[in-house]
Amino acid sequence: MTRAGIVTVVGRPNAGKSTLLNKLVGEKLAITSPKPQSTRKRIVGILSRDDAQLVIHDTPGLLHPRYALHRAMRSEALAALDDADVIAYLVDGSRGPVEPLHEVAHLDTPPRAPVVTVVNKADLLTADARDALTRANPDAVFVSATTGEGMQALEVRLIALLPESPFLYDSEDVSTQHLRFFVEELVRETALEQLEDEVPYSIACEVEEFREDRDPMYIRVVVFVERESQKHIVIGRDGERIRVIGTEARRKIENLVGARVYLDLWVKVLDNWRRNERSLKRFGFVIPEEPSP
Ligand SMILES: Nc1nc2c(ncn2[C@@H]2O[C@H](COP(=O)(O)OP(=O)(O)O)[C@@H](O)[C@H]2O)c(=O)[nH]1
Ligand SMILES: [Mg+2]
Repeated sequence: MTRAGIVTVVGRPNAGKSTLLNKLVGEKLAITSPKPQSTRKRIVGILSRDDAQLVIHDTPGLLHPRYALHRAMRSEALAALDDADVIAYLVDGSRGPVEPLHEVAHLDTPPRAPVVTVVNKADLLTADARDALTRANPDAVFVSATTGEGMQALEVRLIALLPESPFLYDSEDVSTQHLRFFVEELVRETALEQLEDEVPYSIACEVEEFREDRDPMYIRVVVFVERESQKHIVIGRDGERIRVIGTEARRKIENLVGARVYLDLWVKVLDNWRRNERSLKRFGFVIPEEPSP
C-alpha cells in the first residue's frame, strides 16, 4: 500500500515556504529571498519515499492584493489550497502567536483538506518562546527550513494524512515544471539579490531562446522592467550591474542543468506590467474575474 497526493504549503509572505519546499525535496527548485513576495507562481516539487509520494505545491504568500499581479498571486494560492490533499500552514515562529489560517487567507469557509500547522524558524526561538507556542498550538510541528530540524517529523505527519494511492509521478521526477521556468526564476532571483527598493518587484523574466543542442547551451532571457529609469538601474553604469546578474545567474543555471551555459541577458521595458492584465497574461498569470476582497 502506498500513499500519494498534493501537499500545499501556504502562509504569509516570508514565512519560509520556498525554503521548506527546497529542504523537503533536497533540490533548489523555488527561489527564496529575504525580500517578501519572491514567489509569484506555484512551484511543484516531488518527494518520493519507498511507500509515499508527496507532490508539494509552494505558493505565493497570502497578502492583501493591491494590484492585478497581487490578485493573480492570491488566486494562485487559493487554487492551490483547493487542490490540496493536505495543507501545510507555515508560520514564522519568531513573529509571535500563530494566527488562524482562515484569517490570514480571508477564507469564508474552512478548506476541504486537513491542515497541519507548521511553526518555522524554530532556530530563532528562545526556549520560552517555544514553550508558549507549544502550549497555544499543541498539534503544531516545529521545524527550521534552514537547519533541517523537524523535517523528519513533518514528513511523517504529512504522509499519514495523504490518501492511499499509487504514485502520481515517476519516483525519479523532482518537478512537473519545465527547465525554462526554472531558468526564468533563477535570473529573477539573482536580480532580486542585486537590486534594491522597488526595482526587484518590477522584474519579470522570459526565456526567448533555449538551445540545448549547443555547447555551451545558449539561453537568451529578457529581463522586463516597468519604466525606462529602472532599465538604467538594472543595466548599471557601463553595464556593470547586468554583467554581475548575468555571471551569478549563469552559475546557478549551470548547476541546475549540469552543463556549460552561455546566458544572454536583455533588458526591456514593459510599461507598468504588474497592473496590466494583458501583460500579466503574457507572463502566464491567471487574473481572477472579480478583485478579491
Ligand atoms: N532563521 C531562519 N530563516 C529562515 C528559515 N526559513 C526561511 N528563512 C529565511 O526567511 C526568508 C524568506 O524565506 P522564503 O522561503 O523565501 O519565504 P516565503 O516567502 O515563505 O517563500 C529567507 O531569507 C530565508 O532564508 C528558518 O527556518 N530559519
Ligand atoms: Mg516563496
